[in-house]
Amino acid sequence: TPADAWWRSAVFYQVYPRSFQDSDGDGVGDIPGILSRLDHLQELGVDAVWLSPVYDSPQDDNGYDIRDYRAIATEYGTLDDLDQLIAELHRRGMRLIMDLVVNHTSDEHAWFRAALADPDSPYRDYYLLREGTPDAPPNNWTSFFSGPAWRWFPQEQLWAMHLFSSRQLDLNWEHAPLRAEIVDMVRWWLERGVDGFRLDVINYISKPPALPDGDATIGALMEFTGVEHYFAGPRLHEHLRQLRAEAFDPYGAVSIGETPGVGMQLGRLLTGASRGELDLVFTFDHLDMPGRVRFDDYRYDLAYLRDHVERYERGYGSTCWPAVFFENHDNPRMISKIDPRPEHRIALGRLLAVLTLTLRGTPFLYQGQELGLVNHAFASIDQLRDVESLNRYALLREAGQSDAAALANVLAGSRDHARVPIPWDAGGGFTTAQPWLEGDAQQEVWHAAAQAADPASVLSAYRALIALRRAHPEWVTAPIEFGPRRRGVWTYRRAAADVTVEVSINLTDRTQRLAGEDAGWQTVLSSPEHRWGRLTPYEAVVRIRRAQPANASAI
Ligand code: ISL
Repeated sequence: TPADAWWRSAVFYQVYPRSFQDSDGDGVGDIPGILSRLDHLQELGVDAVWLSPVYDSPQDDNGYDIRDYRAIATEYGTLDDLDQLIAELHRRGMRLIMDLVVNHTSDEHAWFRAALADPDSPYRDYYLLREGTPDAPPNNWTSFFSGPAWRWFPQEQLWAMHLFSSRQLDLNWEHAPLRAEIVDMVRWWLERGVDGFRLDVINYISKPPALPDGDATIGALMEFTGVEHYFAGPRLHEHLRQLRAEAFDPYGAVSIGETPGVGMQLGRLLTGASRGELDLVFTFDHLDMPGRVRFDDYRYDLAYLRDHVERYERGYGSTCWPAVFFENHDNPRMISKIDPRPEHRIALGRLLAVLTLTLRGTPFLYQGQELGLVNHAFASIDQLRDVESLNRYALLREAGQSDAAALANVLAGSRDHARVPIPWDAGGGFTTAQPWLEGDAQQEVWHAAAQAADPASVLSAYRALIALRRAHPEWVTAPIEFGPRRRGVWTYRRAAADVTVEVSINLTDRTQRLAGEDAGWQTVLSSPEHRWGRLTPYEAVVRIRRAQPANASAI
């Protein structure tokens, strides 16, 4: 992993295709729609797009259930459309990474159908299938989408493992021919010109062959039973090295692991330059406060984020390079977690822009984050579409909770908040039909067209910060130095030979005093009512100083 690899200083932008832009009036986003919005990405200044799955799929989990790895879902377009997307992004100087979902396939994948159809099929070994009786699943593992991690197939008298929905069956990575198929498939996409992959729940692929029961105490702590056996399974590192050596490295492809439950130490093993495994990992510890889970209704304290980041920076070490992100298609909007009061929305949107684009690491923006989108006030369960939300609601109702209580719980963490289509202009602009998922209209006043014309908007803040990275690329890979600790205020600097970037953030909803010299600094970003010496609620100020040696003086 060279220190000057392109992906270290690149800004990535995640497109969730279902919700980005519809081009043919069916209420569902598609690839031609993405092609029609590339100006937005180029004006924003992003270097690479991560495209969530567009493969052929029955869409039980919005494409994370793949039926055919080498075909495009008809509602999203054709292989030609995808080739055109690759070509058009490359023409504009941007790269494309795709989503690689290889922990599981759809129950409609040809491999799974063949495995069920014939006891002697070689595909039986592709999945985690066990003979048995309907009353006794092979172990006590639970699914992330509610209930046991096993589905019973009565005709075949077989259990099949599914860590996610019952229509997403786990693949058997112990089986060498399965691994060879995955390598072939990855190379097929790289041959088409894709620049790399985000690897879905990649740390879950290796399971101990005996599939032992999970520990009940750990299960209760982690909310899910069995996780300790597969979140870093016995052959994980070996499988990753094979993928890298046989598929990614020959093409110079970037590999970004989605690795839930992976902390700092394991993250170092997965991304250490000499280990030959992954380039970057997404870890999730910073998205919820300790002792909290996504479905808890609470206010996220930015002081926790500061402590977490400073601890990570001390421990992760300068040889590992973090992925910096606050949102994706699996989490509620971050602004809403911190402070849902509308009067703080723009300040928090800008604050998250500053953190995402100035902390040390590779930034990943999720669509709509650049508009400061917030959670939706869904009025009833009928408005939700996500399999996780719907299963959770059903389970809570079965357990005796009222409709209101179950809905409130689901809405605190629902993935649908981040999946509502993008408001492009005053008329919506996403589709001419009924969108596949509808949020509340309140968000539409924040549409992209209005923000593009407003220098004080969240969108303008993202554009200015990305421009600052492009204008002075040296600081982007420079170390980070934290200022002295002060309650409610976070300061840090990124010092390169020719330029120093200084960030001051108000972590609270109260005005804070701010000390430090003014001379020699140029303010790149602040709130419109900014005055040096104080920070307004949630204000984030970015200043630069040019052509001065990076000295050790405290902030
Ligand atoms: O592991 C978890 C326990 O909380 C989940 O949050 C998990 O991290 C997440 O659901 C994994 O996400 C990825 O794989 C899923 C898919 O539904 C998500 O959209 C995807 O990002 C299964 O493919």
